[in-house]
Amino acid sequence: MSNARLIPTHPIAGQKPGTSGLRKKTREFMRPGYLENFVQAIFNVLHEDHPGGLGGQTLIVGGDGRYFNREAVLTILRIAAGNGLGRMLVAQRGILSTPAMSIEIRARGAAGGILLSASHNPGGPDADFGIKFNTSNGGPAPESFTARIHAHTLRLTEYRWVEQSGLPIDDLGDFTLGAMNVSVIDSLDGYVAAMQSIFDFDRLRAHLASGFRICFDAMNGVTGPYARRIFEDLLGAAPGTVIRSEPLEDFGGDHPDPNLSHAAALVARLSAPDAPDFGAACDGDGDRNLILGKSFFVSPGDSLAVIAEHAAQAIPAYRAGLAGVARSMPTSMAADRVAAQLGIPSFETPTGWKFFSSLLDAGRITLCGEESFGTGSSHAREKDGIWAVLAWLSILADTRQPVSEIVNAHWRRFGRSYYQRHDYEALDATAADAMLARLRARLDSLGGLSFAGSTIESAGEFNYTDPVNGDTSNNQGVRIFLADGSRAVIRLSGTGTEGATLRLYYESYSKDDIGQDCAARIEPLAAAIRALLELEQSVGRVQPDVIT
Ligand code: G16
Repeated sequence: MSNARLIPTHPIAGQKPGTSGLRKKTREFMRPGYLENFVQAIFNVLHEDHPGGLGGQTLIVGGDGRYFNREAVLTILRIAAGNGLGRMLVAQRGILSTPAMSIEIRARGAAGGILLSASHNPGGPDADFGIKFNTSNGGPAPESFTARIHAHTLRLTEYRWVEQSGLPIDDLGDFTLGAMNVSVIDSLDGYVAAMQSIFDFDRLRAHLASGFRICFDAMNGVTGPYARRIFEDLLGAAPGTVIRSEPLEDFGGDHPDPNLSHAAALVARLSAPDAPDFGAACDGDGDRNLILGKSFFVSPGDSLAVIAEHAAQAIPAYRAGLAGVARSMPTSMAADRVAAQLGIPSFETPTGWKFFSSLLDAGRITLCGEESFGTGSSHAREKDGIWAVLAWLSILADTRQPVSEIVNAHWRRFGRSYYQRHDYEALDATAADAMLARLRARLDSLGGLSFAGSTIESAGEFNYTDPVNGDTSNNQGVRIFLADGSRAVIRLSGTGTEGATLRLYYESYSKDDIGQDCAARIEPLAAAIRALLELEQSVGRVQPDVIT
């Protein structure tokens, strides 16, 4: 660790990673020592795991390009050098999508990666920032690892630093920082090659050449350059197919969250008289996706189920069939029905992509997805927005049906899970906690209660035991099951940066009655849950901030 300086610091409270790493207001991260402490805590865990030193190890660093990304990358490089890391691969200009990070870690055999993103949350000095560590399988560090990072943040006394100015991270090539070798790598090449190995690009190109029109909204996030390369350069879509394609530090002042609220302009374009055949969007860091047909929204649970239904037929990489599918607990149960039909196992995990990793690593599943607009496969250990868009494009090329017909055919075959998530943001955290505590105290007495035109069959906490490694994660959300087959899930978000975010998830299944208005079908259940929670009295809200 030649020329490393030891910079005194003191523990900073509140550096406990949530659903996906540490997410806070950007200004908090900009406080002296805040980022440095967290990064040093990551390295302390790595030192514990590599007692012989980090000289033989390679890590990757990059982020979604939001405000403070560049400064954070430069800080991480200096602390990595201070900690005696052998080699750091840094994405050009410090920008790398979340799925690309996962793919690069796996492809290059790196010991892990440090990823800078607050995902779909807005960017800017007064918005959000985040950091997480991904392990050598390419996936977000498991809770056992992040708990150790947190423990170190509580007892840090110093961080290690190599001072060196003018680090050339904009140009491909190599340099040294202290004794550490740094390689600046292309952000797109590895990812694009991975997509070409999964999908039949010739077939997709032919489909687009036949007059099939698409529009991809990069929401001024990290995917713009990836999408231009893939959809316009390689697949031959018309120039301008990718909109909002310039990655911006503040995402143009918008919320880079691909859902019906925040991608409203794309939704409007798909409803216009001259609408393209297919619309899609990705979030700030490129792991979430939104799928649209002409005047038609594909809910994420249906998207996973439809991809599972068609993958073996439409996508070369899955031609041999799927090992299994997994979904997070609040995600609609549509994929389970496809798995049953295919004769493959399905799994229900807590919210958080990290819970899919052990199943993917063990080869127990091939596809997985979440209601929070995440879908992915065994090619990575993060959800992958552009992968999901290419999966849909493959199904569209294979079936030659419109998006709406593909989904309607799915419903006719399997029935329909009417599904909505209602979010209540920036609630008073104490009031929200108290409301959930009151609910938990009543859970045992809810069975048999008349509820939303039905009866509560059971109510309880979702506790999870990982079927591969036996790790347990308890209290992952309250589930209420009704006798008519519908259910509600109640949990607090682990990714919010302000107060508490309450998520209420509603699902109502019908085998034959597939043509109802989703909101109307869900409302009686939603009203009953609001009443059960005494939502208005407890947190002063009735209307959700976002419905997805
Ligand atoms: C992260 C996780 C997802 C999770 C989502 C929402 O996604 O990777 O698994 O579903 O947060 O979590 P919560 O409901 O706790 O806010 P992202 O896209 O934000 O990294």
